[in-house]
Amino acid sequence: MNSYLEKVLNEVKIKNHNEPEYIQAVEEVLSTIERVIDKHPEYENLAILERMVEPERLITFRVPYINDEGKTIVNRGYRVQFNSLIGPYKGGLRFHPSVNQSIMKFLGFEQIFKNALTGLPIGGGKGGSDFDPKGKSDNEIMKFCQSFMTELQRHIGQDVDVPAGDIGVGAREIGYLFGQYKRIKNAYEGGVLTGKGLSYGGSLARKEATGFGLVYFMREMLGANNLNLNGKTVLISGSGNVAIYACQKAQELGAKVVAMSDSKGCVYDKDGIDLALMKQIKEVERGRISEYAKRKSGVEYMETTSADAPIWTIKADIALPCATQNEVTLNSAKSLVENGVIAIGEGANMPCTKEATDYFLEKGILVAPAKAANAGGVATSAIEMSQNSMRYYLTFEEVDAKLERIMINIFKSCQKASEEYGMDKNYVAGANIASFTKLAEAMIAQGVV
Ligand code: NDP
Ligand code: 2IT
Repeated sequence: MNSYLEKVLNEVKIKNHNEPEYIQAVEEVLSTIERVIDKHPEYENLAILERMVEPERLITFRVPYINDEGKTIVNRGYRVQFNSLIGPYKGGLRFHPSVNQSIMKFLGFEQIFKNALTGLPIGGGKGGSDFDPKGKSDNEIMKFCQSFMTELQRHIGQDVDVPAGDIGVGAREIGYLFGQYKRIKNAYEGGVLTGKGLSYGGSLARKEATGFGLVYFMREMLGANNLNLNGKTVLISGSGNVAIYACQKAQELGAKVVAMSDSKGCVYDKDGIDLALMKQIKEVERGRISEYAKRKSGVEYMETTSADAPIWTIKADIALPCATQNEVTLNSAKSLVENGVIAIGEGANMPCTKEATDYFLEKGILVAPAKAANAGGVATSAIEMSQNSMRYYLTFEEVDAKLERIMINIFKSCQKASEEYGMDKNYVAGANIASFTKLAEAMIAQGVV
């Protein structure tokens, strides 16, 4: 890294010393844009990087609610309004006990670049809470969402900041959040949240978009390298929104998905995942994945007992980590490579540790980076916003066709940037460079703000 990059990274490390995930996300970007910085010495004087790594605004707030036993519970809410250069802040809400400022900031930072890659007018933001929806009644979820929105509503709006789902926030939560927003504002502001239900302003294909988009990107990346998905064996970690629809599209394109997981363990199904059964257990019953092994014969269940998740020890051609950050460790990367993996597609945000990504690239494994590969979700959120503004709905096929086109374009930008800067086939660098150059240009055009 050159001296300007070193200086900024050091400042980030000092100022955010207790935020390891945030530092990791910044380091991942800064370590790939040296050639851009070398070409633009004027960036240093304009403090382009210093402005990029400082959120425009970071809001934290108290979220109290009364649980079913009558006890008052207090959680912490967050919204990081990171960057509004190219559109209103846009990004999901995560409800998970691990949520903290570091995780919010890493997600918000990644979102800036991801959203720029979509080619749509959306800035970067993220939010959430350390609230754990697991084991809570519908009533408790609703009361929590109402309390969360009672504060959040003063900071968002369809031209200001547009939240959506992420881990622990799906259609149910978005419905409760939307209802409370509408009640407080006394206005039907359809585009203030995305991932809404189809009966009140949601977009067809938004639910499927992140997983479908990931597989479209993988198909493009393989195609550009004279490979294809047909007949390939695939591992998909997680069994939530992204994982399930990645599985569906991978199967549709002729791949065989042999394993999926949740935070407790994974199932290895040599005959190929029965997606209808998986959806029944995960989407309808909200159950554990171990249930899948109980209901289908010949399926092996492996419990997760350390940071090296057992799913990555299974032999396969392609790995799609779709659960959470840092779920692919260096050890896991080594197991995958030893077993002959040819490509990694990041459905989750920052699922590979930096060491794992570096190892894959060093071994010549194709890596589809999260910022690019999982951008189909937020891109379709932007399509939902535009439908809300038009007061008109597109068909499933229309939205899916737009999504597919966007993913093809994102792949092409990553490919082009990686070639232009002499880092052929390094799509991690390509994604960072393509988005960074666009953002830097917008920043210069808008002056010092
Ligand atoms: P869901 O809540 O629907 O599913 C999350 C899945 O990941 C579950 O299977 C969950 O298992 C597992 N998981 C969550 N936390 C952990 C953990 N700490 N360790 C191991 N497994 C874990 O979330 P999504 O599918 O929406 O999100 C998955 C990933 O994709 C996240 O990284 C998210 O940021 C990213 N993403 C999501 C988009 C979207 O549109 N939804 C768009 C782009 C990226 P369990 O049930 O046991 O907790
Ligand atoms: O990480 C992500 O891109 C998301 N969780 C989706 C964000 C959105 O606004 O649809």
